[in-house]
Amino acid sequence: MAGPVIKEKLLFVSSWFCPFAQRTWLALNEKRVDYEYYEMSLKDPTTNQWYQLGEKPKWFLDLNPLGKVPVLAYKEGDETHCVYESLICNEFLEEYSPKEQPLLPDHPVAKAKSRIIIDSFSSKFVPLFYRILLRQDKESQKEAAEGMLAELRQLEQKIDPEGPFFQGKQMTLVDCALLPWFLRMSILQHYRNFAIPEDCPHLVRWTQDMEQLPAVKETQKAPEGGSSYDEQLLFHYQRYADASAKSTSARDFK
Ligand SMILES: N[C@@H](CCC(=O)N[C@@H](CS)C(=O)NCC(=O)O)C(=O)O
Repeated sequence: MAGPVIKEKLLFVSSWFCPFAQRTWLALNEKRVDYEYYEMSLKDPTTNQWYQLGEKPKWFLDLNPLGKVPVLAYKEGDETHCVYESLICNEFLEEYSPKEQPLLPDHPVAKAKSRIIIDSFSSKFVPLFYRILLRQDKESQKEAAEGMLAELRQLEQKIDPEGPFFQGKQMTLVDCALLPWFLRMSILQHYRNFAIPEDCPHLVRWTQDMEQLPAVKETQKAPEGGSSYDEQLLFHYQRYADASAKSTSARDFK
């Protein structure tokens, strides 16, 4: 199967439902990078089953040997450059694109603080999100939910109470890295009756404010035809909620 042609213009290889890809999509939009979107199907078109790692198209594994979206790729002279792993893609964009729209604060300590929030969220919150869905017995679902409540309460202490962004007046890589999972809270609500608790009002306000931004709305597009983005997203996560998901990502968080 032939893949996309890599040109000088930045190519963004994404899958519409993927929160990791959405992290990079948000940064691309907010920084107003000139990029081309390529929708990567993580299902084998011949069997309609989710690909296992070795089965993914060669062109895709050549760009990212981990076989995951997002990927950024472009040509410079004869050389093809590719960058993958959402957080690394976002840091790359900070260097690659003009500085008019910085997504990290200037001061080295403030920068480090942003990275600490992102790092902690990625290693603790993100796995808990999937565990709440993937775990099938009530007791371990409850355990994961309690872990997430503790994480939410810690984030509530860190968010700027005035907003509108997580760290105040400007969008940063913290918004890009965290927001995709907050935009998916309705999935936990639907399948596990889990919601952001009332003692985290700033996180609720932040999510609602972010949902109104054009740079965010642009990343919430369902594939052509069928039902709404929210309905298709809910359907996509059903395989996590009933533990039938066999994809590489589902295995990563079990
Ligand atoms: N650590 C990676 C995770 C990316 C990831 O898991 N992407 C999923 C889609 S949401 C993927 O491509 N999975 C491949 C598969 O399941 O076959 C990142 O931050 O970019």
